Amino acid sequence: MGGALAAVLVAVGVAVLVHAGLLLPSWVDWNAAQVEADLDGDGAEEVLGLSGRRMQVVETDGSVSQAPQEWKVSDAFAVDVDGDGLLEVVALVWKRGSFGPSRPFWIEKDNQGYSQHVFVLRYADGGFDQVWLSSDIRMDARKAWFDDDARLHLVTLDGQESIWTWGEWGFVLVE
Ligand SMILES: [Ca+2]
Ligand SMILES: [Ca+2]
Repeated sequence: MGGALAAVLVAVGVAVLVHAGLLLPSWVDWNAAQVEADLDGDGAEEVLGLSGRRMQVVETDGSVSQAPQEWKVSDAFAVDVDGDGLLEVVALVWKRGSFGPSRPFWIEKDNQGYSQHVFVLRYADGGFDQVWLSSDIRMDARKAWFDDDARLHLVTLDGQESIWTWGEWGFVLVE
């Protein structure tokens, strides 16, 4: 009896934490991938890898560069989003806080819950340069993919699809 009540309370507690964004939701598909691509444009192919929620690049000499541990990466792509001939790394990321390193001046304190973000990075000199980091995308994006025109498709948990294209500065919603 006591055990059952405790189990119910634990379940309710977990639901509250998930709702508040303090835990990662259970519906997230954590993809695994190994993509060979010349990410830094030096003529040699690196391997963009995704496993166990971590993203990394393995160089031809075996050296490994990992994305920050606080980024929980559910999917990652090597795609030329801005059409300049160099590949970007695009990652669908869960992280704590709605904003990146800089937040709007009127926000005194970023929240500590998990939210979902699209990060556009360039791999160069053995590290990830930040090209564009979205704030909280405010949707439950379960699936992401790129079409042949380098447009980003996001499909939400309830099946709604949105299409994003690279604007002058960052992805903008097209439909
Ligand atoms: Ca390379
Ligand atoms: Ca590019």
